[in-house]
Amino acid sequence: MKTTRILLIAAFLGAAVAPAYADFDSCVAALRARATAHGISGSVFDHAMEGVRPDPKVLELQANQPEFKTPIWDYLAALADAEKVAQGRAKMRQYADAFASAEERFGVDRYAIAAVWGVESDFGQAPAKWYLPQALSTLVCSGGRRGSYFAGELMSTMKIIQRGDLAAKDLWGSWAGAFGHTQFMPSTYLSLAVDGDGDGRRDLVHSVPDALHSTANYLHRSGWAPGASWGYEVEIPRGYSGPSGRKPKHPVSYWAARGLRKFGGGALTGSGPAGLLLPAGRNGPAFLVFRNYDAAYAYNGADSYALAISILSDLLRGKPGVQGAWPTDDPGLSRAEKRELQRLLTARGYDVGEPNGAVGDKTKAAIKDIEAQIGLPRRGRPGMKVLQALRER
Ligand SMILES: [Ca+2]
Repeated sequence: MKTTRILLIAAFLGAAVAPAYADFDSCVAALRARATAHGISGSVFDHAMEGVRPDPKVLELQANQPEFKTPIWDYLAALADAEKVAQGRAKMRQYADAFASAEERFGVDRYAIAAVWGVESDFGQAPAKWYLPQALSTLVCSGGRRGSYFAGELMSTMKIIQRGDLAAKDLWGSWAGAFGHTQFMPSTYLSLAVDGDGDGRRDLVHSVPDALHSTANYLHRSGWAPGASWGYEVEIPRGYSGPSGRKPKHPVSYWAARGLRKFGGGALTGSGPAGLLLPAGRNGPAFLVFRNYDAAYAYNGADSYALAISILSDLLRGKPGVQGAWPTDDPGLSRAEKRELQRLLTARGYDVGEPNGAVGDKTKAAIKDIEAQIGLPRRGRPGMKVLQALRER
Protein backbone atom coordinates (compact mmCIF):
# COMPACT_ATOMS: atom_id res chain seq x y z
CA MET A 1 0.00 0.00 0.00
CA LYS A 2 2.83 2.39 0.88
CA THR A 3 4.49 1.81 -2.49
CA THR A 4 1.25 2.67 -4.25
CA ARG A 5 0.99 5.91 -2.36
CA ILE A 6 4.53 6.95 -3.22
CA LEU A 7 3.96 6.18 -6.90
CA LEU A 8 0.74 8.18 -6.94
CA ILE A 9 2.40 11.19 -5.37
CA ALA A 10 5.21 10.84 -7.88
CA ALA A 11 2.62 11.00 -10.64
CA PHE A 12 1.58 14.42 -9.44
CA LEU A 13 5.14 15.62 -9.03
CA GLY A 14 5.67 15.02 -12.69
CA ALA A 15 7.62 11.76 -12.65
CA ALA A 16 4.90 9.83 -14.48
CA VAL A 17 2.54 12.48 -15.66
CA ALA A 18 -1.10 11.92 -16.55
CA PRO A 19 -1.38 11.56 -20.31
CA ALA A 20 -3.20 14.74 -21.27
CA TYR A 21 -1.76 17.28 -18.82
CA ALA A 22 1.68 18.40 -17.77
CA ASP A 23 0.59 18.80 -14.15
CA PHE A 24 -2.38 19.33 -11.86
CA ASP A 25 -2.57 23.08 -12.48
CA SER A 26 -2.77 22.75 -16.25
CA CYS A 27 -5.39 20.02 -15.83
CA VAL A 28 -7.47 22.35 -13.65
CA ALA A 29 -7.02 25.11 -16.22
CA ALA A 30 -8.40 22.77 -18.89
CA LEU A 31 -11.34 21.89 -16.64
CA ARG A 32 -11.99 25.60 -16.08
CA ALA A 33 -12.11 26.17 -19.84
CA ARG A 34 -14.52 23.28 -20.20
CA ALA A 35 -16.69 24.61 -17.36
CA THR A 36 -16.95 28.11 -18.80
CA ALA A 37 -17.80 26.59 -22.20
CA HIS A 38 -20.69 24.87 -20.38
CA GLY A 39 -21.95 28.20 -19.06
CA ILE A 40 -20.38 28.04 -15.61
CA SER A 41 -18.99 31.38 -14.53
CA GLY A 42 -15.25 31.59 -13.99
CA SER A 43 -15.76 33.02 -10.52
CA VAL A 44 -17.94 30.08 -9.43
CA PHE A 45 -15.28 27.67 -10.66
CA ASP A 46 -12.38 29.60 -9.12
CA HIS A 47 -14.09 29.96 -5.76
CA ALA A 48 -14.93 26.23 -5.60
CA MET A 49 -11.38 25.26 -6.60
CA GLU A 50 -9.63 27.72 -4.29
CA GLY A 51 -6.71 26.02 -2.54
CA VAL A 52 -7.55 22.61 -4.04
CA ARG A 53 -4.55 20.32 -4.43
CA PRO A 54 -4.59 16.69 -5.56
CA ASP A 55 -5.29 14.26 -2.73
CA PRO A 56 -3.36 10.97 -2.97
CA LYS A 57 -5.71 9.35 -0.44
CA VAL A 58 -8.55 9.57 -2.96
CA LEU A 59 -6.51 7.63 -5.52
CA GLU A 60 -5.53 5.12 -2.89
CA LEU A 61 -9.21 4.48 -2.18
CA GLN A 62 -9.99 4.20 -5.89
CA ALA A 63 -7.17 1.68 -6.33
CA ASN A 64 -7.95 -0.25 -3.16
CA GLN A 65 -9.50 -3.59 -4.09
CA PRO A 66 -11.12 -5.52 -1.25
CA GLU A 67 -9.09 -8.61 -0.40
CA PHE A 68 -12.13 -10.81 -0.60
CA LYS A 69 -15.71 -10.36 -1.71
CA THR A 70 -17.90 -9.45 1.24
CA PRO A 71 -20.55 -12.17 1.62
CA ILE A 72 -24.12 -10.96 1.29
CA TRP A 73 -24.94 -12.07 4.86
CA ASP A 74 -22.26 -9.70 6.13
CA TYR A 75 -23.87 -6.79 4.27
CA LEU A 76 -27.29 -7.60 5.64
CA ALA A 77 -26.07 -8.17 9.20
CA ALA A 78 -24.57 -4.68 9.25
CA LEU A 79 -27.06 -2.73 7.12
CA ALA A 80 -30.33 -4.15 8.43
CA ASP A 81 -29.53 -4.59 12.12
CA ALA A 82 -31.68 -3.86 15.17
CA GLU A 83 -30.11 -0.44 15.71
CA LYS A 84 -30.88 0.63 12.14
CA VAL A 85 -34.50 -0.44 12.60
CA ALA A 86 -34.86 1.44 15.90
CA GLN A 87 -33.23 4.55 14.43
CA GLY A 88 -35.33 4.31 11.30
CA ARG A 89 -38.58 4.13 13.22
CA ALA A 90 -37.57 7.16 15.30
CA LYS A 91 -36.70 9.09 12.13
CA MET A 92 -40.00 8.10 10.51
CA ARG A 93 -41.85 9.55 13.49
CA GLN A 94 -39.70 12.69 13.55
CA TYR A 95 -40.25 13.36 9.84
CA ALA A 96 -43.73 11.85 9.55
CA ASP A 97 -45.08 14.78 7.48
CA ALA A 98 -42.22 14.67 4.97
CA PHE A 99 -42.54 10.89 4.61
CA ALA A 100 -46.29 11.22 4.05
CA SER A 101 -45.94 13.99 1.45
CA ALA A 102 -43.14 12.15 -0.41
CA GLU A 103 -45.23 8.97 -0.49
CA GLU A 104 -48.27 10.90 -1.70
CA ARG A 105 -46.37 12.89 -4.34
CA PHE A 106 -44.47 9.99 -5.95
CA GLY A 107 -46.46 6.90 -4.98
CA VAL A 108 -43.44 5.33 -3.32
CA ASP A 109 -43.67 3.36 -0.08
CA ARG A 110 -42.38 5.40 2.85
CA TYR A 111 -40.64 2.36 4.37
CA ALA A 112 -38.57 1.96 1.22
CA ILE A 113 -37.66 5.65 1.30
CA ALA A 114 -36.56 5.30 4.94
CA ALA A 115 -34.54 2.18 4.11
CA VAL A 116 -32.64 3.99 1.36
CA TRP A 117 -31.89 6.88 3.71
CA GLY A 118 -30.66 4.47 6.40
CA VAL A 119 -28.47 2.44 4.09
CA GLU A 120 -27.07 5.41 2.16
CA SER A 121 -26.06 7.69 5.02
CA ASP A 122 -27.17 6.06 8.28
CA PHE A 123 -29.97 8.66 8.37
CA GLY A 124 -27.59 11.53 7.70
CA GLN A 125 -25.06 10.50 10.33
CA ALA A 126 -22.38 9.03 8.07
CA PRO A 127 -19.40 11.38 7.96
CA ALA A 128 -18.79 13.35 4.75
CA LYS A 129 -15.02 13.21 4.54
CA TRP A 130 -14.13 14.57 1.13
CA TYR A 131 -14.48 18.00 -0.49
CA LEU A 132 -16.09 17.17 -3.83
CA PRO A 133 -14.15 19.60 -6.08
CA GLN A 134 -10.92 18.25 -4.58
CA ALA A 135 -11.85 14.56 -4.80
CA LEU A 136 -13.28 14.85 -8.31
CA SER A 137 -10.46 16.96 -9.75
CA THR A 138 -7.96 14.50 -8.26
CA LEU A 139 -9.75 11.61 -9.96
CA VAL A 140 -9.87 13.47 -13.28
CA CYS A 141 -6.32 14.80 -13.28
CA SER A 142 -4.60 11.59 -12.20
CA GLY A 143 -5.24 10.24 -15.67
CA GLY A 144 -6.70 7.16 -13.97
CA ARG A 145 -9.75 5.05 -14.56
CA ARG A 146 -13.04 6.77 -15.53
CA GLY A 147 -11.49 10.22 -15.74
CA SER A 148 -14.06 11.54 -18.21
CA TYR A 149 -16.91 10.31 -15.99
CA PHE A 150 -15.51 12.18 -13.01
CA ALA A 151 -14.93 15.28 -15.18
CA GLY A 152 -18.65 15.22 -15.97
CA GLU A 153 -19.43 14.92 -12.26
CA LEU A 154 -17.18 17.92 -11.53
CA MET A 155 -19.09 19.94 -14.15
CA SER A 156 -22.37 18.89 -12.50
CA THR A 157 -20.97 19.95 -9.12
CA MET A 158 -20.24 23.42 -10.49
CA LYS A 159 -23.74 23.64 -11.94
CA ILE A 160 -25.27 22.80 -8.55
CA ILE A 161 -23.30 25.67 -7.00
CA GLN A 162 -24.12 28.07 -9.83
CA ARG A 163 -27.86 27.34 -9.55
CA GLY A 164 -27.69 28.28 -5.88
CA ASP A 165 -28.93 24.92 -4.60
CA LEU A 166 -25.83 24.58 -2.43
CA ALA A 167 -22.69 26.57 -1.65
CA ALA A 168 -19.26 25.14 -2.39
CA LYS A 169 -18.51 24.80 1.33
CA ASP A 170 -21.42 22.35 1.67
CA LEU A 171 -20.15 19.95 -0.96
CA TRP A 172 -18.55 17.22 1.13
CA GLY A 173 -19.20 13.55 0.52
CA SER A 174 -17.60 10.27 -0.44
CA TRP A 175 -14.22 10.05 -2.19
CA ALA A 176 -16.08 9.23 -5.43
CA GLY A 177 -18.40 12.25 -5.21
CA ALA A 178 -21.67 10.91 -3.74
CA PHE A 179 -23.06 13.29 -1.15
CA GLY A 180 -25.97 14.37 1.01
CA HIS A 181 -28.53 12.36 2.97
CA THR A 182 -29.20 10.09 0.01
CA GLN A 183 -25.69 10.01 -1.46
CA PHE A 184 -26.57 11.23 -4.94
CA MET A 185 -23.80 11.75 -7.46
CA PRO A 186 -23.78 15.37 -8.71
CA SER A 187 -25.24 14.43 -12.12
CA THR A 188 -28.03 12.46 -10.39
CA TYR A 189 -28.61 15.46 -8.16
CA LEU A 190 -29.08 17.69 -11.21
CA SER A 191 -31.50 15.34 -12.92
CA LEU A 192 -33.47 13.85 -10.00
CA ALA A 193 -33.23 16.01 -6.86
CA VAL A 194 -36.44 17.86 -6.01
CA ASP A 195 -37.51 20.47 -3.49
CA GLY A 196 -39.42 18.77 -0.67
CA ASP A 197 -39.84 21.56 1.87
CA GLY A 198 -41.07 24.23 -0.54
CA ASP A 199 -38.27 26.78 -0.14
CA GLY A 200 -37.46 26.63 -3.87
CA ARG A 201 -34.00 25.08 -3.37
CA ARG A 202 -32.96 21.46 -3.71
CA ASP A 203 -30.76 20.86 -0.72
CA LEU A 204 -29.99 17.21 -0.02
CA VAL A 205 -27.35 18.14 2.52
CA HIS A 206 -29.37 20.13 5.07
CA SER A 207 -33.02 19.40 4.24
CA VAL A 208 -34.39 15.98 5.18
CA PRO A 209 -37.69 16.63 3.33
CA ASP A 210 -35.71 17.48 0.17
CA ALA A 211 -33.74 14.24 0.57
CA LEU A 212 -36.83 12.08 1.18
CA HIS A 213 -38.72 13.56 -1.78
CA SER A 214 -35.66 13.16 -4.00
CA THR A 215 -35.26 9.50 -3.06
CA ALA A 216 -38.96 8.95 -3.76
CA ASN A 217 -38.51 10.63 -7.13
CA TYR A 218 -35.54 8.42 -7.91
CA LEU A 219 -37.46 5.23 -7.09
CA HIS A 220 -40.50 6.51 -8.99
CA ARG A 221 -38.38 7.20 -12.07
CA SER A 222 -36.85 3.74 -11.74
CA GLY A 223 -40.28 2.20 -12.24
CA TRP A 224 -41.70 1.88 -8.73
CA ALA A 225 -45.22 0.43 -8.75
CA PRO A 226 -47.37 2.18 -6.12
CA GLY A 227 -48.84 -0.11 -3.50
CA ALA A 228 -46.93 -3.19 -4.65
CA SER A 229 -44.44 -5.23 -2.67
CA TRP A 230 -40.76 -5.64 -3.59
CA GLY A 231 -41.23 -9.36 -3.08
CA TYR A 232 -40.96 -11.92 -0.31
CA GLU A 233 -39.01 -14.93 0.87
CA VAL A 234 -39.93 -18.27 -0.66
CA GLU A 235 -39.01 -21.93 -0.35
CA ILE A 236 -37.84 -23.78 -3.41
CA PRO A 237 -38.34 -27.53 -3.76
CA ARG A 238 -35.42 -29.73 -2.69
CA GLY A 239 -33.16 -30.32 -5.66
CA TYR A 240 -34.72 -27.39 -7.57
CA SER A 241 -33.09 -27.09 -10.97
CA GLY A 242 -35.35 -24.56 -12.65
CA PRO A 243 -34.45 -21.04 -13.74
CA SER A 244 -33.45 -18.22 -11.40
CA GLY A 245 -32.41 -14.59 -11.70
CA ARG A 246 -33.26 -11.15 -10.40
CA LYS A 247 -35.02 -9.94 -13.54
CA PRO A 248 -38.82 -10.23 -13.27
CA LYS A 249 -39.54 -12.49 -16.24
CA HIS A 250 -42.39 -14.82 -15.40
CA PRO A 251 -45.84 -14.53 -13.81
CA VAL A 252 -46.43 -15.89 -10.33
CA SER A 253 -48.32 -18.87 -11.82
CA TYR A 254 -45.12 -19.92 -13.62
CA TRP A 255 -43.20 -20.05 -10.35
CA ALA A 256 -46.05 -21.79 -8.53
CA ALA A 257 -46.00 -24.49 -11.21
CA ARG A 258 -42.33 -25.09 -10.40
CA GLY A 259 -43.15 -25.87 -6.80
CA LEU A 260 -42.27 -22.58 -5.10
CA ARG A 261 -44.24 -21.64 -1.99
CA LYS A 262 -44.10 -18.77 0.45
CA PHE A 263 -41.61 -19.26 3.24
CA GLY A 264 -43.33 -21.19 6.00
CA GLY A 265 -46.07 -22.34 3.60
CA GLY A 266 -48.79 -20.75 1.53
CA ALA A 267 -49.48 -20.07 -2.09
CA LEU A 268 -47.58 -17.39 -3.96
CA THR A 269 -49.20 -13.96 -4.24
CA GLY A 270 -48.56 -10.81 -6.22
CA SER A 271 -49.19 -9.65 -9.76
CA GLY A 272 -46.93 -8.90 -12.67
CA PRO A 273 -43.72 -10.64 -13.64
CA ALA A 274 -41.42 -11.94 -10.92
CA GLY A 275 -37.86 -13.23 -10.74
CA LEU A 276 -36.37 -15.82 -8.42
CA LEU A 277 -33.46 -14.31 -6.51
CA LEU A 278 -30.96 -16.78 -5.02
CA PRO A 279 -28.35 -14.40 -3.60
CA ALA A 280 -26.26 -17.19 -2.05
CA GLY A 281 -27.08 -19.99 -4.46
CA ARG A 282 -29.60 -22.80 -4.23
CA ASN A 283 -28.69 -23.72 -0.65
CA GLY A 284 -29.40 -20.27 0.77
CA PRO A 285 -32.51 -18.11 1.26
CA ALA A 286 -34.67 -17.59 -1.85
CA PHE A 287 -36.81 -14.58 -2.77
CA LEU A 288 -39.50 -13.96 -5.32
CA VAL A 289 -38.85 -10.40 -6.51
CA PHE A 290 -41.05 -8.00 -8.47
CA ARG A 291 -40.45 -4.71 -10.24
CA ASN A 292 -40.03 -2.71 -7.02
CA TYR A 293 -36.98 -4.80 -6.24
CA ASP A 294 -35.65 -3.70 -9.62
CA ALA A 295 -36.30 -0.07 -8.68
CA ALA A 296 -34.18 -0.48 -5.53
CA TYR A 297 -31.55 -2.25 -7.64
CA ALA A 298 -31.47 0.76 -9.98
CA TYR A 299 -30.35 2.97 -7.09
CA ASN A 300 -27.09 1.07 -6.76
CA GLY A 301 -26.70 -2.00 -8.95
CA ALA A 302 -25.94 -4.79 -6.52
CA ASP A 303 -28.14 -7.47 -5.01
CA SER A 304 -26.46 -6.96 -1.63
CA TYR A 305 -27.68 -3.36 -1.78
CA ALA A 306 -31.17 -3.95 -3.17
CA LEU A 307 -31.84 -6.79 -0.75
CA ALA A 308 -30.63 -4.68 2.19
CA ILE A 309 -33.09 -1.93 1.16
CA SER A 310 -35.91 -4.44 0.72
CA ILE A 311 -35.31 -6.36 3.96
CA LEU A 312 -34.81 -3.16 5.97
CA SER A 313 -38.08 -1.75 4.61
CA ASP A 314 -39.85 -4.94 5.79
CA LEU A 315 -38.25 -4.74 9.23
CA LEU A 316 -39.26 -1.07 9.59
CA ARG A 317 -42.81 -2.10 8.76
CA GLY A 318 -42.69 -4.78 11.46
CA LYS A 319 -42.33 -7.78 9.17
CA PRO A 320 -39.71 -10.43 9.84
CA GLY A 321 -36.31 -10.24 8.19
CA VAL A 322 -34.63 -13.10 6.35
CA GLN A 323 -35.83 -16.37 7.89
CA GLY A 324 -33.96 -19.02 5.93
CA ALA A 325 -30.41 -19.84 6.94
CA TRP A 326 -27.49 -18.48 4.94
CA PRO A 327 -25.11 -21.22 3.80
CA THR A 328 -22.40 -20.43 6.35
CA ASP A 329 -21.33 -21.52 9.83
CA ASP A 330 -19.77 -18.09 10.39
CA PRO A 331 -22.49 -15.40 10.17
CA GLY A 332 -21.85 -11.68 9.86
CA LEU A 333 -22.03 -9.21 12.74
CA SER A 334 -24.39 -6.38 13.54
CA ARG A 335 -22.86 -3.02 14.38
CA ALA A 336 -23.42 -3.67 18.10
CA GLU A 337 -21.51 -6.95 17.76
CA LYS A 338 -18.75 -5.19 15.85
CA ARG A 339 -18.37 -2.70 18.68
CA GLU A 340 -18.19 -5.62 21.12
CA LEU A 341 -15.53 -7.20 18.91
CA GLN A 342 -13.54 -3.94 18.95
CA ARG A 343 -13.81 -3.65 22.75
CA LEU A 344 -12.58 -7.24 23.16
CA LEU A 345 -9.68 -6.56 20.79
CA THR A 346 -8.79 -3.42 22.77
CA ALA A 347 -8.88 -5.44 26.00
CA ARG A 348 -6.35 -7.81 24.43
CA GLY A 349 -3.97 -4.95 23.73
CA TYR A 350 -4.79 -4.17 20.10
CA ASP A 351 -5.04 -0.54 19.03
CA VAL A 352 -8.27 -0.42 17.01
CA GLY A 353 -9.19 3.20 17.78
CA GLU A 354 -12.67 4.08 19.01
CA PRO A 355 -15.00 1.05 19.18
CA ASN A 356 -17.45 2.59 16.70
CA GLY A 357 -18.60 -0.48 14.79
CA ALA A 358 -16.83 0.67 11.61
CA VAL A 359 -14.17 -1.84 10.65
CA GLY A 360 -11.14 0.12 9.43
CA ASP A 361 -7.56 -0.92 8.71
CA LYS A 362 -6.54 -1.21 12.39
CA THR A 363 -9.47 -3.44 13.30
CA LYS A 364 -8.88 -5.56 10.20
CA ALA A 365 -5.22 -6.06 11.07
CA ALA A 366 -6.16 -7.18 14.60
CA ILE A 367 -8.84 -9.54 13.25
CA LYS A 368 -6.26 -11.12 10.93
CA ASP A 369 -4.18 -12.01 13.99
CA ILE A 370 -7.14 -13.69 15.65
CA GLU A 371 -8.12 -15.46 12.42
CA ALA A 372 -4.62 -16.93 12.19
CA GLN A 373 -4.78 -18.04 15.83
CA ILE A 374 -8.06 -19.93 15.35
CA GLY A 375 -7.15 -21.47 12.02
CA LEU A 376 -9.14 -19.23 9.66
CA PRO A 377 -7.72 -17.63 6.52
CA ARG A 378 -6.31 -14.16 7.32
CA ARG A 379 -8.94 -11.97 5.66
CA GLY A 380 -9.73 -9.39 8.32
CA ARG A 381 -13.40 -10.33 8.23
CA PRO A 382 -15.47 -9.43 11.30
CA GLY A 383 -17.42 -12.68 11.64
CA MET A 384 -19.10 -14.61 14.44
CA LYS A 385 -16.26 -17.15 14.83
CA VAL A 386 -13.76 -14.41 15.59
CA LEU A 387 -16.18 -12.78 18.04
CA GLN A 388 -16.90 -16.10 19.77
CA ALA A 389 -13.20 -16.86 20.07
CA LEU A 390 -12.62 -13.51 21.76
CA ARG A 391 -15.62 -13.94 24.07
CA GLU A 392 -14.36 -17.30 25.28
CA ARG A 393 -10.87 -16.18 26.21
CA1 LIG B 1 -35.77 22.71 -0.31
